[in-house]
Amino acid sequence: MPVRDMSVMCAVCSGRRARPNLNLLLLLILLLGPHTVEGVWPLPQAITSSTERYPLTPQAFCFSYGRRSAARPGCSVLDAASERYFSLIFPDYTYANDVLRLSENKPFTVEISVDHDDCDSYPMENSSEKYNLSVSAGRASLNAETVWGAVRGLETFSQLVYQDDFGSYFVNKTKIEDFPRFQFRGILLDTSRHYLPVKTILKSLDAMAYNKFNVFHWHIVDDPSFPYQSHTFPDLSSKGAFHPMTHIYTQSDVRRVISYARLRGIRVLPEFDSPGHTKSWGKGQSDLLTPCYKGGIPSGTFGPVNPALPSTYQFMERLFKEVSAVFPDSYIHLGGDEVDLSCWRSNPYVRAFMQKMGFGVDFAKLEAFYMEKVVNITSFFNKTSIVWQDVFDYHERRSSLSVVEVWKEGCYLCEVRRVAKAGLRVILASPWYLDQPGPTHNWARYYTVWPLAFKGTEEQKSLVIGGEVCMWGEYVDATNLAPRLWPRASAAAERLWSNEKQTSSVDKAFPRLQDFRCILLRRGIQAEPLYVGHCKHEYH
Ligand code: CP6
Repeated sequence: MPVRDMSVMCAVCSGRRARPNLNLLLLLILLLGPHTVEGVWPLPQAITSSTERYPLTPQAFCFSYGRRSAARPGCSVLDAASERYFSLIFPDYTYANDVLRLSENKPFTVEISVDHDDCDSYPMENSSEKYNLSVSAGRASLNAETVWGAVRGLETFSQLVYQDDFGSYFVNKTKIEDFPRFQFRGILLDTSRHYLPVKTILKSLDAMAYNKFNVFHWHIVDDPSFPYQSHTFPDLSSKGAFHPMTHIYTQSDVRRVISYARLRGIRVLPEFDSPGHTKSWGKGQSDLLTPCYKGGIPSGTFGPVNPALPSTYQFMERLFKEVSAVFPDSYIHLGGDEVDLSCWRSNPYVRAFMQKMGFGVDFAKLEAFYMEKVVNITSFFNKTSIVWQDVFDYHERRSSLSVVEVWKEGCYLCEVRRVAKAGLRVILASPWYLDQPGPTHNWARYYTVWPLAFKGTEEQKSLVIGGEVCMWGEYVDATNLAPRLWPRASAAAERLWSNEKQTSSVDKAFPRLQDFRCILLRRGIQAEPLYVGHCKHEYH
């Protein structure tokens, strides 16, 4: 473990002056003391560890299935996870094929047992991610209800293993009981403002798994480009993508992303944001967007999706039928944010439609009407829809909504409270906008977020199902995605996974996060530095 300068840590993170005496003492304890296993990020719910340590070598190490495990050899998720974690634990070990296999017991065996054989399923909203991990002499046992819990436990185990100064591997005697605080822990990537190569998305999924994030919110299309290649409407990407061949996600790309995510216990939540943010849709689908008027005639520009035409809803039905089949998750994100009303207002046909529907000149009613139609279409395909908070704000019949994502700054907990009071589920994104480069140490801002610090009943608080880091793409592409995400998103990861009381101190988190950032680097994630320091294995 790198030696840390505790005085630096206090000065940076709390803005307080260093306390030299106490810091010196802590430094001494760190230097003389044994390796501490608190280096697991995000912090497990309950962890006890001892100074007793066991040497590990790749030749004498294996994963195996417990005798009473419902999942057996051949279980896709656990076989693949064992192979991944073998290489992550022993990164220098190359000729590994025979040892990699889940095999007969070795001098050190990690025995995995799960209650349910859910190897071929997808992680879902209520999948258990709970696991127990016990490391003792020659043996670790990892028990979980589901394979997804076992995957989380393998990540934890891999973070427990460390090397001494001579390169020998060790793991300490440890007992862990762990489960997530929130069920929904997401990262939004925006592939419309800039195209992200599939390889970049997969690498982000790796890093997400290291952080125990479990939802990839794929903001796949938006105004600038439509990279999703629809088989029902191929013109959407052939005309709406930045490039019809190189800057698209084919059906096979999408399947690859979903399957890669599944093996890591990550759900893929697609967002097809409408009626605003749809300029690119208009290129491949005529009559979908509203023609804007100026001085009584069409101006040649287009606004949001046209809510006044029956053809709009026929199109949405066919599009969401396809999307619902392609993406297996039970959730779908319908957007609904930032609708520019001026174009609707300018269009005489839209105004006539509003009169006919009895909306008068209340455009919020028109927005709500449109969103309700789309929500109904997707619920027909058995999807739970998520919408941005705008929809909750302008909607009168809120009971037709299910999950609301709060993204606006300001008093976001006020909004969380309003949504929960209305009996709807909430996802919190406001405090975790990472797309803007910030001062390097602003990770602490993302850490000191208290999602449940609003006045409400226990039942209302339980409606806050989690949170999400938003990486909007205006200023982000494959060149700067990773350092902008990591390790700042890791701060949100711990807030969403760990016990709040045990993780309320920025000072205590700082050295742990520095260590974790080194783990990310070692694993090939270009995580930016938090402050002065070095890693044993710098980025290569
Ligand atoms: N794109 C879409 C965006 C944003 C939203 N929706 C956004 C708005 C304000 C900020 C950041 C992002 N770029 N489709 C809002 C949910 Cl500060």
